[in-house]
Amino acid sequence: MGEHRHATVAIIGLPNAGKSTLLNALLGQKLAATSQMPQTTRTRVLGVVDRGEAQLAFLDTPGIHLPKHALNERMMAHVEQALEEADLVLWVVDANEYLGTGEHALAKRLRKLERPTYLLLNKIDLLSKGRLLEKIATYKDLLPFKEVVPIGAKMGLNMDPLWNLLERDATQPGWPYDPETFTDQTERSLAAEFIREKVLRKTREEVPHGVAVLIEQWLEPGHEDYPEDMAPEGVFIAAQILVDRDGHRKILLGSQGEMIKDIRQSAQRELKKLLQRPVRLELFVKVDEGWRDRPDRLDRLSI
Ligand SMILES: Nc1nc2c(ncn2[C@@H]2O[C@H](COP(=O)(O)OP(=O)(O)O)[C@@H](O)[C@H]2O)c(=O)[nH]1
Ligand SMILES: [Mg+2]
Repeated sequence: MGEHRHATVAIIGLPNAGKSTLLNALLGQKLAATSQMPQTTRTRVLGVVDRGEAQLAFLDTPGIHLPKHALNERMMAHVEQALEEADLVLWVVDANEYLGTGEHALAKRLRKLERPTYLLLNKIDLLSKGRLLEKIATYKDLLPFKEVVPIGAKMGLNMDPLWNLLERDATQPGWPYDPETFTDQTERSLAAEFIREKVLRKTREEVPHGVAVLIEQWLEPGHEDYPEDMAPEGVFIAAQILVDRDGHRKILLGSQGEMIKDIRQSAQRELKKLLQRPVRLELFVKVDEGWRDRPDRLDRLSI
C-alpha cells in the first residue's frame, strides 16, 4: 500500500485555448462552461479527481486578458490566486494559433512564479504532424517546461500520457479533499453557469460579455410554491438573465421570443442531466446597465 499524495493543479492560458474543455475531459464529466466566445470562464472552478493514491485538484481559470471592467479585474485576480495555490501549472495553448505577445507576457509571469509547468499544446486534431513539431519547437523555449504534451481536449486525445505525468507529480502528502468531493461549486452556481453557456453559444458578438445569470428561485418538492403539475421528485428553477443594455435584451428574446425559447429548452435539457431529476426552468431577461462595473452586483454573482 502506498501513501496518499496530492497536487493542486492550475489550468491557465489565453482565452479560448481549451482550458475548460480540458477540465471537463480530465473529470470525465461536464463541470465548466465552454464556448467559442473568449471569456466564457469568469471565476475559478475546482474539479477533484482521485486516481489510485493520487488526488488531483484542478483549478480552471479565466483566460489571461487585459482588464476593461471591474469584472475583468476580478477575473484576473482569480488567475493570480490559482497560480499562488498551485503545486503544478498546466499552460494550455491553442496549437493552431500563432505565438504572440500574450504568450510572451504569460511566460514572463510564470518565470517569476517558478512552479513546475507543463506546456499542453491543445487542438492537435486541427494540425498535421509536421506542423505540430514546428509548434513544439517554437513554444518550448518560452520557459523551462517540465513536460510538453500535445493533447486534444475536445476528443480526449493523449489523456493517458498526461494522467501518468500528473500522477507522478502529485507529490504533496495527504488528500485535502474527501473522496466524495468532486467540486466546490454548488448545484445553483453550476446551473447558472450552464444557462449562461447556452446564451453564449446561441448569441454572437458583444452580447455574451455583458450577460450574467442569477438564480432567483430554486424550489424542491414540498415547498409551498412548488408547481402542482410537476413531477414529484423534480426541481423548479427561475433564473434572471442580466444584460447590459436594451438592444441586447431584444437580441436575447429574438423575434417572437424564438431565441429565449431555444435557450430555455437547451438549458433545461442540460440541467436535467446535471441534476439527474426532472427540471422546469423559467427565464427572465432584465436590463441592468453597467453591472460589470458594480462591485455589489459582482458580489451577488459570486464573481
Ligand atoms: N478542434 C478542437 N477544438 C477544441 C479542443 N479543445 C477545445 N476546443 C474548442 O475551443 C473552444 C474554447 O474552449 P474552452 O474550453 O471554452 O476554452 P477556454 O477559454 O480556454 O476555457 C471551444 O469551442 C471548444 O470546443 C480540441 O481539442 N480540438
Ligand atoms: Mg474557460
